[in-house]
Amino acid sequence: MITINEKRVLDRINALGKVGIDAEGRRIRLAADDGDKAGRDLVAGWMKDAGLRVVVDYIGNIFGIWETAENKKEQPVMVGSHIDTVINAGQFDGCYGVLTGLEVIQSLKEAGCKTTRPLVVGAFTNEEGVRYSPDMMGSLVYAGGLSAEKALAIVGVDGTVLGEELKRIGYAGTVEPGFIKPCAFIELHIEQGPILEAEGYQIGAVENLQGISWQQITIEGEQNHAGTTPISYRIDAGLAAAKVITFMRDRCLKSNGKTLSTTGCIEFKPNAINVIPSKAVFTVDVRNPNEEALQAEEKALAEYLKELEKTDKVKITTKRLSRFKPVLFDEGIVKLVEKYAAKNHLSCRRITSGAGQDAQNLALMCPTAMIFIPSINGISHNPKEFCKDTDMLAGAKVFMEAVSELAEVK
Ligand code: HGY
Ligand code: MN
Ligand code: MN
Repeated sequence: MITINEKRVLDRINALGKVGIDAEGRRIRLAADDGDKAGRDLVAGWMKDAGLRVVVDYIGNIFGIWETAENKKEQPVMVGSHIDTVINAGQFDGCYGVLTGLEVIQSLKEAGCKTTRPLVVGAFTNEEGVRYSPDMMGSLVYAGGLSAEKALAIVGVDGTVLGEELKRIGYAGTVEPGFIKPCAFIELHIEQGPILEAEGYQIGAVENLQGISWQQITIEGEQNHAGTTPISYRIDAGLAAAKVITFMRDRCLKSNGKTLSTTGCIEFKPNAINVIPSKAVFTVDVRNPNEEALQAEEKALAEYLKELEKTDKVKITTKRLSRFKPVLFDEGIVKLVEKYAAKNHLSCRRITSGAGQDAQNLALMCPTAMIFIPSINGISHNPKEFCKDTDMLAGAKVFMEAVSELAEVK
């Protein structure tokens, strides 16, 4: 079995981790911002150094393609993930999968291997969805779940338009998303949760992924004086927002750990210490591995908002930002992951992805699955996100063998 250049891939992960650091020392590479451009330029450069054909599609997804005259007519095997980040992010989320995917292809190519199928590594645009909703956008467009035209017109939280930003950073691509129809997709990723480490497993064979519901809620009350307005006179948008957040926490606590709800963004107007807020605008991210249960959570929230309009005399509107059903991955590829974990004497368990992933959209196109490695202390979306080199290299071994089998390395 061909081995990867371990130093090269670890150095590249660390090098990319140094890109997009802001004045406060936070790692931020939001979709199509300057940090993302710098990361894209670095990764596209490495793809070119590896001798891959680099293609960018209309939504800015970047592909490094290794095909030969003999195999170019065959459907390729695709690997990949994302290199955009959240705010004040870790350096492994997404990047580990893109760079190890590139490394596997580059190592096979350098070893002079022949493959029945071409190999492609993708870096998908806007997986995180922090600047532009929905999340997993590039792969959703790629898989046909959202038109490129609609996606490019999406206005971000900062008022910019995605298509214009992609043009500005030089990644308004030239080919139709979906231009390559892979026969299989496999994504290597960090777990981002505590399970593998806590239970002492080295590999996660990801068999499914939970459903995700994102919405923005706007509550309008009445601006008034903090010191002169008796409680009974108040129409307090801030209080109503707090009630929604605690309502959703109660739903989580009653769900036996299945439902997760997060309010990551909140803004009060006029946002002054001695003024009762007239407006609260906030997000609710609800997840559950079961579609019916997720719909029940959404229904319960909608009913609660109606009730709150009556009890608190506020006006409430909601805006759908993103919605993904739970996804089951391909049993055959999951078994491949388990096979090669066992062959490399690595402990492995099946696991659900709590995070949204590009793989969930590629699963709309072809047999797809994922490989997880442990996240130390289960921390992610945080600069403390950490993976051990030994774990990253173990994941890369399983990945190399699974990809080689799928691409039918001769
Ligand atoms: O939100 C998520 O689960 C992913 O990080 N985009
Ligand atoms: Mn990710
Ligand atoms: Mn993420």
